[in-house]
Amino acid sequence: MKTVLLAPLDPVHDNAIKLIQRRLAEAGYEAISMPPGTTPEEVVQKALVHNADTILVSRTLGYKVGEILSQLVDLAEAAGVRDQTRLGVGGMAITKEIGTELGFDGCFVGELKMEEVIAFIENRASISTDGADSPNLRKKPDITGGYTYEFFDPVIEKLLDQISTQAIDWVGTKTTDGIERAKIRTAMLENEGSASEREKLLEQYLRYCDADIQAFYRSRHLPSGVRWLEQSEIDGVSNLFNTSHENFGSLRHVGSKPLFFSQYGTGCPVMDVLHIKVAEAWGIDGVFHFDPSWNAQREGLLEGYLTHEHDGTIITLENLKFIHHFLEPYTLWNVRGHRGLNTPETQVLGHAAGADLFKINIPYGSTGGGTDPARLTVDGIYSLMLASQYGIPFDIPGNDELSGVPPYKTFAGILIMMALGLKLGARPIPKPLLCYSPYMTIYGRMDDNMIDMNLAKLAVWRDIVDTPLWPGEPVGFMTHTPDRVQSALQTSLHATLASTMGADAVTIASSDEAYSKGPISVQARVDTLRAVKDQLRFQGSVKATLSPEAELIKEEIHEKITETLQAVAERGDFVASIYEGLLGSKEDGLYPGRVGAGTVRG
Ligand code: B12
Repeated sequence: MKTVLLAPLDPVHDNAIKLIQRRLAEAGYEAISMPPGTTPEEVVQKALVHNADTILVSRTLGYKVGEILSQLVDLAEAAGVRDQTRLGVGGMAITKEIGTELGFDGCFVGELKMEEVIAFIENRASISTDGADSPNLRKKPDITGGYTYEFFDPVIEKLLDQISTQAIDWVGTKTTDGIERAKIRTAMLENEGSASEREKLLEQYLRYCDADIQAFYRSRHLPSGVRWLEQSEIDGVSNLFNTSHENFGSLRHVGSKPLFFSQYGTGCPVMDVLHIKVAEAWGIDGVFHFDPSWNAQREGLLEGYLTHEHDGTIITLENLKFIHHFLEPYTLWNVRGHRGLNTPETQVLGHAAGADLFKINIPYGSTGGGTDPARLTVDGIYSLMLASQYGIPFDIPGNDELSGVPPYKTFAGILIMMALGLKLGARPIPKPLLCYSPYMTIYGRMDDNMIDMNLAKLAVWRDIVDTPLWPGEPVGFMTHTPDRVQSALQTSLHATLASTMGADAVTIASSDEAYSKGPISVQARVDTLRAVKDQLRFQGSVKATLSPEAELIKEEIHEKITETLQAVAERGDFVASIYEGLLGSKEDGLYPGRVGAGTVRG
């Protein structure tokens, strides 16, 4: 058994030493500790008496640090202790520089990592022993794993069956330019090696594209605000991440859920990689690719390494593969393209680049400035078939609430998407939004607190269906202000509320969520990750229970979901239901999308 001598070289601060002593004793070491106020001479004498294999000292107070520690090193050397004893130092006053300069064998800064201390005592390289959550052992999680999608509410189940059957029948053999492009793009990917085949396929592809996309392919004319990435920019980021790095930790304090996601889409793939790596280093589990809004409103996608001066990073196979290359092996990657004219092709490219998740919500994507409902229903159902074929789960964001729709209508739409996906063999993930939406503010539904409504919005799902739950996108929407402390706090409160309800994943904002005077800064990403981490530490495995008020809200939402689905089923036409506002009306603040109107064929 190895003997470790522990001493605070500090007049009073000895808590760390006591903590380390307990942990070492538990790990089977003979750990002898000395009281505060111990001098370097006393440490060396004791080490000689006990024949210590290791001496660990701690210093908290910031004065005379170098003086006291160098005394210890000198005395240990003079007494011949260093021949058989390793010297380690840690504590709030210690920096790597001080420890190394003074000649310590080990220097521990920041939070205590016992696996590093033990590796030091055993004279070997540090091995992380965190178990399942240990980054180097971390596997890519499966959010849908273990869920059966069994419906507990037979009335809702029957209505969904009726509605989804009608929608799939209505789509039948209808097609769109978006679907044709997806098919051609698939063929292009399959024939990547052949230049002549590509030429032929590209000609076909361009027949289904808008004029400016054609101009790009024919004369390399770039849309405004877009430029090619320089080779030096591409190489620069590769060089930055060539070397290995320390394992990244997770945000969780206990358990393996929820997973935390954040979005990126700075416009520039190089900058995206930097944002992602920082978010990963601070504990994120997954990221979303956000594309520019104009991308969604044009028929056709571009090609190559392209950067864009505004928000949203252009979807091209090259951009996607470039970003994917830098992700940690366990990081989940969602390539979203759920609102636009390129929805099916985005799934094709996302899959080719290694996406783990898609995002498809027809009622949301075809309202609030989105795509025409008929067009997105045809494209969306085709995309669900692709998700099923590729075995990639899709999530269903409930962000129509941000336009003023009450949660029950949004949830009815999400449930229809779930039914459509399940019928086509895909694995859906509903995303009820925890937010302070216009409906809540206008009708005073959250005037007293923000807990009851949000808990009810999560709990209602547990009464309806056995499904993963992923609040987003991001949580806390419309509670944020440009004040970064306030913003990070609201995000962490919402994220951990979701965690107390057993959510499988949570999408969080940066603390720049409500700041629109410039790009999202990387520091703002760290703000929320840091805040969430501490809130999770605060709460541990405590679970939330619903108050009587929350129970009432939950019942109300449940009833109204049923009523909404009944209305859609009675209408007998899913697309008409969206046009006519059954899943969110003009009075609610929701208008059918117009992009791509009249483009469905067959
Ligand atoms: C508790 C405490 C006290 C207690 C100490 C009780 C005790 N038995 O230890 C009491 C109340 C007595 C105290 C007194 C004083 N304190 Co005091 N105290 C703290 C406090 C609140 C927490 C320190 C602590 O115990 N942390 C818990 C331990 C477990 O964590 P840790 O020390 O950070 O160590 C971690 C790592 O550094 C690492 N680690 C530490 N050592 C080692 C060693 C090895 C080998 C390894 C591997 C790892 C490792 O592991 C730990 C776990 O992660 C801090 C402020 C703070 N929030 O941190 C101030 C603080 C340390 N105190 C401070 C001061 C100034 C004092 C006083 C001088 C105040 C005064 N003017 O009277 C007096 C001391 C008087 C004196 N006689 O000299 C200052 C120091 C500032 C500085 N730059 O020097 C601090 C930072 C507060 C502040 N901001 O002003 N204090």
